[in-house]
Amino acid sequence: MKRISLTQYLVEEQRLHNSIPAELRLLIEVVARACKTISHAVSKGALGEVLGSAGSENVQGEVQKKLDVLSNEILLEANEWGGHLAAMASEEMETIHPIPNRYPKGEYMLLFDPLDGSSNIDVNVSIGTIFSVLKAPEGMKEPSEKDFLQPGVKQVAAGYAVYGPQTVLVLTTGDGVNCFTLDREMGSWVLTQRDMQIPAETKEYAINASNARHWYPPVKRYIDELQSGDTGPRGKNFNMRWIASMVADVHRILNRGGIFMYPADAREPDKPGKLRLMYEANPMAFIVEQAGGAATNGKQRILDIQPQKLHERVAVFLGSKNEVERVTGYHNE
Ligand code: P6P
Repeated sequence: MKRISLTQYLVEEQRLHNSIPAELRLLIEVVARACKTISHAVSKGALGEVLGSAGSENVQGEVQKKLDVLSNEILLEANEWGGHLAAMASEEMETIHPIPNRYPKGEYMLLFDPLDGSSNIDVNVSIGTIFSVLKAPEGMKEPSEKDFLQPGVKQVAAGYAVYGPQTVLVLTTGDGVNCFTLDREMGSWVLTQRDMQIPAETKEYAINASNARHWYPPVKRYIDELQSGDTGPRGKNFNMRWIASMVADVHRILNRGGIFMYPADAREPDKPGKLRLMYEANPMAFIVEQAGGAATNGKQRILDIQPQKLHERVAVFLGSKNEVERVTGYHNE
């Protein structure tokens, strides 16, 4: 494949599909640049005095790592001045972040999990950034939380970066999924995979199996069948992977198929799941569907869920279409 830069890709997409207006192109390029900066900070590890906890908690009550806070600041500063955004929202901030009055405002709203997989930061396992782009409601004056509460089908773009052996950026604007690899010598994002497709069939599943005793019957049934292998009802053996960084598990699935699950369970019956809808499940569901996969909360398509709160959680079953449809079918029996 001819190697082209992210900028050339975005310009050509606009020329071909008219799907990336200049302000959206600026947004994507600015977020991509911020991910380069985060990748640089993450790769320093202990040398950068950025490991360990920041001595604070986020809105989820989770201990914030220094890199969580730093990554959040990098994304805020990168996006404030461009005139492309009306507001931002982040896993690391309780309330939305309006664009300061000293800057012009735009028609887009950016949501992100600045550094996902925090439990892996200090032990050198792949982590990443997840982002989602919505349009501001028509006629919106002062942005408020309710302006963000749009179902995932309203996203105009979504992407993630994985800070791993390679630093990659995976992006969709609604015309398929493309992957860019960071060329560290040139400091540029280079298109390395076009139109990624998730195989409908798979032999690999991802779930935190330590929660097995808390799972509800549909999940128990589905996992038992996978673990029964070729002597069981599925008639084939399955493999398991769990990286505990959603971005890394999803990237594996985009490349070789699989199903990723974080179900609700009996530990907290009124908690619908661990992952957040607005800036984890929705962007990943958009990407997975654009790559020919499926994404549900066990009952319904994630992208159809009408959010009620900015930081609400949701159960997640996503990846190879046939597996997601099977386990969703068990929930709906
Ligand atoms: P557990 C990381 O904290 C995260 O939000 C996802 O990236 C990951 O898939 C999940 O939580 C891991 O959860 O309970 O296995 O630690």
